[in-house]
Amino acid sequence: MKFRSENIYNKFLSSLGQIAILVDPEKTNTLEQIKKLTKKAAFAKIDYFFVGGSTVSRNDLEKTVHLLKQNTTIPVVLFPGGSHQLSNEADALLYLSLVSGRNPDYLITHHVNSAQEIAKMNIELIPTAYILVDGGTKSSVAYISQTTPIPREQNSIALNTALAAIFQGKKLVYFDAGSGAKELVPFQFVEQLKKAADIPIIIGGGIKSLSEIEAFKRSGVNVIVIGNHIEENIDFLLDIQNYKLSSSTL
Ligand code: 1GP
Repeated sequence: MKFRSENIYNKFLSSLGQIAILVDPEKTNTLEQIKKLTKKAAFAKIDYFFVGGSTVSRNDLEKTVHLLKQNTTIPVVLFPGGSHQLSNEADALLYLSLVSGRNPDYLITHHVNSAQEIAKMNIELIPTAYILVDGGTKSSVAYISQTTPIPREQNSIALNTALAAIFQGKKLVYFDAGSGAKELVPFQFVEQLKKAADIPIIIGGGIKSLSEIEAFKRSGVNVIVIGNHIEENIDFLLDIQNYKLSSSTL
């Protein structure tokens, strides 16, 4: 068993307001799509590609990761929806536990089922507390995992869930309002965790504008994940390019 050193984790830690594109292999899996996406992502100086989804098959996941690795030097990070969503070609694996839920399958069973395979992989593993937050719509993660997201007004449940996971050894907290969320992860969830613990934070779900990206950066988020909005409007990457240029010259 030989896991890669902590390159991606250290990169997560290195600054606030980094951007990841979430690639859904069910929708983005042809060479043409990947070439277009990787080219624009490179111009926009995107920090990561995350790959995964609630219902993605192994074949689609492996194909998309392979095409990404052939076409970009931007790190590719697995964001798996289940124990079968693995690829040896990826740079890192968010080793997720769905700690906002009480479904043992997503707390430990998937992990047990994939343990032997992961032990043979040469991949950076990042133990991650995955916290689903009510985004104003029933997300596919909530449906598939049969778990209830944390209500938006429950600041202390969000904080206590994150802290308990950190005490168990999680090195990263991912607050997700779910794909296509109508409402974003509350900024207060991020701010209160930032005050309580020195740990990198990822957020995602429903992000559609530069002002939201900037607000999350200011609240202390290390990595902001955008899926749907880039799928629907790839030219949002041009806006991100300009934003990155202007924030580097501030
Ligand atoms: C969902 O955090 C991701 O798991 C991204 O959500 O597709 O709404 O950007 P969107």
